[in-house]
Amino acid sequence: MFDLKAYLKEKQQRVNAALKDLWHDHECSPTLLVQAMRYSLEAGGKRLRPILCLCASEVMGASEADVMPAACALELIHTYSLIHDDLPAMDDDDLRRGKPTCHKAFDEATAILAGDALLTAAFEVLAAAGRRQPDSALKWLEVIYCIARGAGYSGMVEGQMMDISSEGKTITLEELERLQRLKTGALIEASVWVGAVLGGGSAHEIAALRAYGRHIGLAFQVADDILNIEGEPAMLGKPVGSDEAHQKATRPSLTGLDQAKARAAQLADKASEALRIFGNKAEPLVALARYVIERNR
Ligand code: GRG
Repeated sequence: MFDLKAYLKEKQQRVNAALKDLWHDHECSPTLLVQAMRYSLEAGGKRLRPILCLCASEVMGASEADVMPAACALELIHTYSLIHDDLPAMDDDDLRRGKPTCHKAFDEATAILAGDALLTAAFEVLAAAGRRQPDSALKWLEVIYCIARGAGYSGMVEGQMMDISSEGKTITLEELERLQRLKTGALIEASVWVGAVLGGGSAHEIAALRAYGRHIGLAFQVADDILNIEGEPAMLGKPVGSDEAHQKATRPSLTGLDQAKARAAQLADKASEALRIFGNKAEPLVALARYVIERNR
């Protein structure tokens, strides 16, 4: 049987090593900005987006080394989004990944700039990969496009805007799904999408992998809503109950916990069905779909 735990551990270690490598020029005397960037980046995230990217490219037979710059860029963007999400002007959180948030450990201005610099660094890493591999430059251009779509005003940032605008308001289930698909789902879908692109997938294969990414992207957020009620603060590295305190619309607040759990399971099933064309090669992605809804952190 496929050992997801061992698979995740191994991939996390390799992603962490590649992320660490990004700073080798700054190793001796890191500036305050680089210290703040690395503080959040190395605080112990699950590396789910990089792993999804590597995993999708593996289905297409790509080599991990070729795809790693995209995997790193996704984690840089994800970390920037968490730093900015925790700021007093947004969720105003004190703890993230079990440690003081970036603006608590440093200060607000440094945290804003660390987020900005992580976002910019992501596109530097992607462009540098294209410069190193001129034969694949067009592929890297496509990757930059996919990630910009997932992270920016067509994806995560728009979702965050909708999230903030809807605090304290009543929204429909349809509006909530749209918000969650953008805020959390879009970058997750982009992670799988770029893996498929770098792996040289056909249009049909890319579409199947994107459909998988779309389903688990929403499932991830529904699971997050459930963890915000039922999770263990020590495992999550942050307190629970913040959604209710912020009067945030969530899947459980709109439908109740049982229906939220049923929706998460349905989305994980749909995600796995989307991979049928890949047969056994998709086993790690199928296992990841279950992990997304069964995780405790
Ligand atoms: C500030 C532009 C901007 C966007 C913020 C992603 C996001 C949008 C906010 C994070 C708020 C949040 C907790 C959303 C729930 C889903 C989510 C992204 C959880 C954190 O991701 P994990 O569980 O975190 O992958 P780790 O720490 O494991 O990397």
